[in-house]
Parts: sequence; structure tokens; C-alpha cells
Amino acid sequence: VSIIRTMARGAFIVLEGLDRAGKSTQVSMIVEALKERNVPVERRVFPDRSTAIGGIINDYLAKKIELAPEAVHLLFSANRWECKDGILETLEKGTTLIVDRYAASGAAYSAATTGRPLSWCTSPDQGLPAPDLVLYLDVTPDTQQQRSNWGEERFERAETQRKVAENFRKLSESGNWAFVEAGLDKLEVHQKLLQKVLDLLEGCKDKPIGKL
Ligand code: DGP
Ligand code: NA
Ligand code: NA
Repeated sequence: VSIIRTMARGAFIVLEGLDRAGKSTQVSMIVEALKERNVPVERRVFPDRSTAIGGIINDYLAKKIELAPEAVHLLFSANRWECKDGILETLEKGTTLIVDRYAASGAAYSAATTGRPLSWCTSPDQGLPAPDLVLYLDVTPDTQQQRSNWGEERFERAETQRKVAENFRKLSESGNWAFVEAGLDKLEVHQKLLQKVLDLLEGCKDKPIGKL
């Protein structure tokens, strides 16, 4: 007699936002809060700078090398594709993923820096696993610029960020997005985000993982 085990999958939750919105801090806080509740959870960060492709992206962002913006766009997308199987395995074994940036960053930043339409920028990511929820940390230019190390990396310029923000707004019209004001106290931001995560967790267990 074979035992059929129907195991609930994990949720795929992405935090998006401009540079210095506080994503990394909030990802850590959500992961800790879920661990305390005994929810199996892992974090991921894009770009994943630990791979060979991620190393090239890191050198580009640190302004050590120059590349055509379209070529960089495809590297960022390749960096997500090389993690696709890992993402699916994690979700399928029942572990929830909290991810720092994903495909929306790809389209929002690359449309701003290549001048190409959003549709061009979203196409290389088509077919990747789709997030169940995108949590958007909405930061103002003032808050961004007050935060530490502002302006060190390549895209940390006010004009680029303004265009990226506009692109994120357009992208948020499709898919399941929630906006949270990022200028609030970090615990307040955390509580708002955690509530949205907890609301989602039960609901997506029986749904198949979507595709972009
Ligand atoms: P972070 O490590 O979160 O600070 O992200 C590094 C920078 O790279 C940040 O300015 C956002 C940008 N970025 C992240 N993903 C992509 C992408 O897929 N395409 C492009 N063009 N930029 C991206
Ligand atoms: Na950054
Ligand atoms: Na980050």
C-alpha cells in the first residue's frame, strides 16, 4: 500500500522597492517572525551575487566594469533563471520563501536604464515561478537619501529612482501587490508586512505555483 502524502507547498513572497527602502531589514524581520511561529521559511536575495553571473552583476553595480544595459538586463534575468529549480524545490517541500527583489525589480530598473518598454523588459522572465504576493515598500526620495551609504551603487541617483518608481507603479497593476509606507518606524512597517504575510499563508497552500 503506498502512502499518498499531500503536503502543502510554501508561499512565494517578494519584497520590492527602491534602493534604501528597507527591504533587507524587513525580509530578516519577517523570516524571524515566521520562525518563531514554526513556519518553515527561507530567505533569498536577488541579485544573488554568490553565483558566477552574480559576480559580474556585482562588478557592474559597483562600477568596476561597464556593460551594455540590455546585456545587464539579461544577466539579471539569467541570475533568476539559474535559481528557478531551487525556488521550486523549496516551495514544493513546504517551505515559504521571503525574497528580497525579483522580476519586478528587473523590469522596473531595466526599463529606466535602457529606455526600452516594460513589455521588452518583462519578456526574459516569462515562465519563471510567479510570486503569490509582492510587498512594495514605498519610500520617498527624502527618506532614501537620509539612509546610510546612499549613492554608492550605480542606480542610486534621484532621476533613475524616480523612473524606477513610476515603473513599479505600472507593474503593480498586474499580480497581487500590497503597498506599505516605508518611512514609518521599522517595527510599524514590520507589523503591517507580517499581517499581510500571515493573511496569505493559509490561502495559497492548495493553489498551484503560478508562472510569470
Ligand atoms: P540591492 O542589492 O537590493 O541593493 O540591488 C542592487 C541594485 O540592482 C539595485 O539598484 C536594484 C538593481 N536591480 C535589482 N534587480 C535588477 C534587475 O533585474 N535589473 C536591473 N537592471 N537592476 C536590478
Ligand atoms: Na541598492
Ligand atoms: Na537589499
